[in-house]
Amino acid sequence: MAEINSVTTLTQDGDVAVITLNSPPVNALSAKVREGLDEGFRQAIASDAKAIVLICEGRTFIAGADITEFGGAMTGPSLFDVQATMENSPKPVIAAIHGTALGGGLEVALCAHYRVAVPSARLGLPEVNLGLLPGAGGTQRLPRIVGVQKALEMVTSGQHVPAKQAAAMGLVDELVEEGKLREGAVAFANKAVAEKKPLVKVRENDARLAEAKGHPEIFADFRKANARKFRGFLAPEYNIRCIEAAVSQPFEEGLKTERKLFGELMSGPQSAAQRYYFFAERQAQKIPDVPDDTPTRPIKSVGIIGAGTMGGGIAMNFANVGIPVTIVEVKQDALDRGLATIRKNYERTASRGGITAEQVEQRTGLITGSLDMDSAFKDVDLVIEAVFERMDIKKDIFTNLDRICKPGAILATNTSGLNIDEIASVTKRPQDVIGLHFFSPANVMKLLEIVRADHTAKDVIATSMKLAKQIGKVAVLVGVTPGFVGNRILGQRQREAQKLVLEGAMPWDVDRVLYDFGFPMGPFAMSDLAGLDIGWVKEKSNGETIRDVLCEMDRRGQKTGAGYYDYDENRNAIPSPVTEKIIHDFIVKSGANPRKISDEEILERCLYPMINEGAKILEEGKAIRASDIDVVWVNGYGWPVYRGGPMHYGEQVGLDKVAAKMKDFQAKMGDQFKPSALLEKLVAEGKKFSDIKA
Ligand code: TC6
Repeated sequence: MAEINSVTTLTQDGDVAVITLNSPPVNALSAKVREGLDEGFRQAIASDAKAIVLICEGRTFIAGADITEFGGAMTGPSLFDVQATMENSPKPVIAAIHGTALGGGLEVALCAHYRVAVPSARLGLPEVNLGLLPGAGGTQRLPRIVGVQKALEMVTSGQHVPAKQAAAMGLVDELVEEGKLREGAVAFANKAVAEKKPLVKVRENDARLAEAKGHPEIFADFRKANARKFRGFLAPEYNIRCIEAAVSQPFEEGLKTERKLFGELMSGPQSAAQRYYFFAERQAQKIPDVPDDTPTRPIKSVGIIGAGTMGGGIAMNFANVGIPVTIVEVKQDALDRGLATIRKNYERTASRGGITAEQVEQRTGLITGSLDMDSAFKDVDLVIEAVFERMDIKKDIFTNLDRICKPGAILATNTSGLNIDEIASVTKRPQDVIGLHFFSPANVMKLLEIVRADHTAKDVIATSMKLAKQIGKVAVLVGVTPGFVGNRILGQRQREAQKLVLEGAMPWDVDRVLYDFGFPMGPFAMSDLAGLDIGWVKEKSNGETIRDVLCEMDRRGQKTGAGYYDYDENRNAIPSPVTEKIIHDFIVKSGANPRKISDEEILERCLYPMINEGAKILEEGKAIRASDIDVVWVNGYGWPVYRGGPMHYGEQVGLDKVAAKMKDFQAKMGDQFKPSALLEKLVAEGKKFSDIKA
């Protein structure tokens, strides 16, 4: 065995040279890895071996370029040189794939003459999720194997295609037995030699492109079909242009186009935000005083209190991963309704092909109902309370849980803002109490705010973080503060949106500015969707707010056909003269003069106070790091990922600019705009949020 460098070895197995990479955690294409590949292939080609296998140790085949190297100066051999050496090898090169062959990893594999994989492997070009495109020939080679339509889908979605499917598409030449990749790859290599299989260069395979030549409508249709999904993002469009180039230009020209567009994306703000965000999500899993090896408690059964929308949605998360759930309600009809809704949700997913009819039965079978908390919760490992937001009711429930649950059971509340320390105080085991704040619809939304109270034990936190991963959530640990991180920041935007309307902006102006910024919808359209009467009490309504008046007129949102907006029969929102008149009357009554408000002011008034509130949250230690706040807002509140989240966006604008504008607003409109001490300090020191160490 020859050691090529610290991450690469070259061995020979009969007639087959085997280059093995071992660069944890994911064999990313760092300078060392490129160096190892370059040298490894040169030596293998020079040796007496008749074929060459490239294989990786550890959890995965090469998972892509080393993202941490992006933005810095490139050292070591270029990936293109390595690819050329492989592709031009006079001996067959076989890529042996397990785990994930992603991005640059798949682009390397596409320069092998053949690819073999174990069935559990997945292959993909996920660069689009980093605001990029496959810049090492991926957009030119992939359509030459899988065809234009599939290539378009893969590069714009970033999906990881399972090996079996990849084999059906021609991307994988042979599936080998799980756990026997090396033997399988070497056998394939020997076969290639014995059968004198051709040295297939994907770049020369133009036949698959023929079907798209002279058919520009393929691209036009694809853009149209995905317009909503791609809105605001640059990378999908750039990826499409590269595939167009693959069809319309010779290979070398196509490569040049790819390289040029890759450079543009790489140097732009969207990719910077998306790469930042990739690490932000991973960073959020790290809790300084709860290390990875903190023991966890087994969670084999879950109890939920409340069969409403929230409780039902939460229950589905656990049933989806095979954990049995018991839902407790006070009344039989509420329980029946809740269980029926869960079944309906699963059936709807099945009707769209998301799960099988058998899975519907399996999952609903894991969710049972009960009216008797004492017997239902005696043995469960975790209880999540999901009743409505009243402290007295929650305290009552936790007093009961303390009495009923076995020692060591985790007692969680799904409150979206009440003080969890106060809830925990009624139990004799505050160390077992934690907040698990799911977002509606809880079976769909990715975000989970895990709320650490004063006495929450570390193993309870570790267990909750692990469980979140198991049920497919992105968890962020936050502290107890009104509204926690997400809703507390939302409060700032909502306040300004309302105020802007009382100064002369129309709800549709505010909505349009925020929609164009990249949110899925603005705050007024959102209120109409959710229902204006959430929290509105008819008997107490006295026309004091615009909402009161709208609700009194039975304009309670989309469900009544009108709210801030009017709605046509297809639920299209139309600016409403009725709302306009109500707003106008309010302004006149207040003695103010409506003024023309610029889009710029709308954006700054809505967003800068959010950044400032984020800074206060950091200052108070209610979030571990600024990027955690961004993870909350991207996953839970529709902040466009290509703008990184409020804190990253603040840095992109410039914290000095944000602080100066806040001071300007403060002078004109009051102390709600006062920059936080942390923001002022960072500006004074020329630092960023990301300079603060967790
Ligand atoms: C590209 O290839 C462009 C090519 C153009 C050529 C010019 N680089 O996700 P996990 C780290 S673009 C550096 O928790 P999993 C990650 O930060 C790239 N580091 O594990 C984490 O570090 P920590 C295209 C990376 O098993 C650790 O590895 N490729 C990279 O849940 C474990 O990661 C992609 O976009 C990287 N490329 O999932 C793939 N990847 O432990 C991105 C991971 O210090 N990666 N790390 O926190 C993934 O999708 C997943 O990591 C995974 C493994 C599916 C490979």
